[in-house]
Amino acid sequence: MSNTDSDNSKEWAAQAYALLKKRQEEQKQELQKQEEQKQELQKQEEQKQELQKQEEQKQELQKQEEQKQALINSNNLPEPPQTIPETELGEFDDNFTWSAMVLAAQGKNINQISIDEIDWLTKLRRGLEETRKGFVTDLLDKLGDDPLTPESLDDLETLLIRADVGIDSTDKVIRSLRKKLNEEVVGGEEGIKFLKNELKLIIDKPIKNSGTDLLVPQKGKLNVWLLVGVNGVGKTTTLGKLAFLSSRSNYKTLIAAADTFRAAAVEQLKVWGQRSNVDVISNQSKNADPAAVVFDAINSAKKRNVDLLLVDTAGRLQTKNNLMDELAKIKKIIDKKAPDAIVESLLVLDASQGQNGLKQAKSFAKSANLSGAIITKLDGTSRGGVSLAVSEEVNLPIRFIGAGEGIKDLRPFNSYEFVEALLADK
Ligand SMILES: Nc1nc2c(ncn2[C@@H]2O[C@H](COP(=O)(O)OP(=O)(O)OP(=O)(O)O)[C@@H](O)[C@H]2O)c(=O)[nH]1
Ligand SMILES: [Mg+2]
Repeated sequence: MSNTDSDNSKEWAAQAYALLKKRQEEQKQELQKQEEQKQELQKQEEQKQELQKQEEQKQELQKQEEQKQALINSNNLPEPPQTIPETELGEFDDNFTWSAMVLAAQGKNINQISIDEIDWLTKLRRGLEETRKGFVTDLLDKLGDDPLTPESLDDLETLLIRADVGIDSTDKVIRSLRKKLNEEVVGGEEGIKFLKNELKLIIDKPIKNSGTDLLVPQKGKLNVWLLVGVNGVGKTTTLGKLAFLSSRSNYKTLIAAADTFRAAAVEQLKVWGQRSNVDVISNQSKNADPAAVVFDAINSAKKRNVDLLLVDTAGRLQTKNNLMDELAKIKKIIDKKAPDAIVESLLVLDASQGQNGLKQAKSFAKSANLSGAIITKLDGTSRGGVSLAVSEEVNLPIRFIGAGEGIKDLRPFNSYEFVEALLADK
């Protein structure tokens, strides 16, 4: 975004805010109306029950028996799904304005934007604050309003490396900037704009090469998404968030608990499943074969006409070859049982692990046939720049990013939004 656009965009943001506020008010009124209707129905129901009670006194004994039976059975019933509260519209503040401006700059229609989108962009910008602190603030100081100099490029090089952007990506960006600088005078603001574009090009390259800008399940087919990655990077949490996104977008979704190493893994998944009302296929027995769980899950998915089967796998270390073999076995089962399925192997990477995470990514990419990456924990790390290194050095399209532990803290990756948040000037 340039400053020249910003007045229009601010106006746009104010309009968007008013619209969302109105929409939220209407939703609240609607909810209140529904609540009143519910209460009225409840009252009628209570009166009906009172009458029934009198009539049913004769059958009291039998009824008690039935109730007892129901109570016993209810122990085996799953918990009712938890409803996730709608996101509240926050203040009309700098966060809102920035988020709305980022949406406006992408040509979004004012009627199409949602509170969730604004909320996410706010989270993303806030999440990348630590990365910016050690990078952008210095960068803006150094570039300032003055034209770029060869010295400021040296500083920029150091800053990019420090933000874990990686040597290859940094080289690429600095080379382009140097070339531009040789040809013309580049002002500070123009320099930032050029830098943003260069970073975006790096991130977009593997996405463009994949032929798929936005990863969504294909309707009418079984889509199987495997989540792989080392211990604790956020596979299970990410899967829970994906299940929510998917079921909320009306894809019939199912979860396969193929992490059979960790005893608590299935329970953890069931909690996520309940939150978004998605079933979990598991095998509770000790040392169950993960491939067998996937086998059962595919059967179930076919029977239920599932659109998206999400497979949670164990945290595996690249040094333990048997774990890699297991992943291969899971893939073989999928190929055999569901040859028409569209399979995505998504590597989950913890941004806070910086270059270390990148090493893992490289070794995973070698042994597992990966098709994309999901970057997690972008909130509160100073190493958000590693996303660029993933794109440049591992050549994987980033499909989703996570910035928080909540169910809504994951969104499809959007390079424009990411770069704007990474280089936001406040
Ligand atoms: N702050 C933050 N924490 C996250 C995010 N994603 C996951 N976590 C946390 O990271 C921790 C590990 O997450 P899990 O989802 O259990 O990781 P995992 O890869 O499944 O771990 P294993 O199954 O043990 O290999 C949990 O405490 C999560 O809440 C994120 O985007 N932001
Ligand atoms: Mg897990």
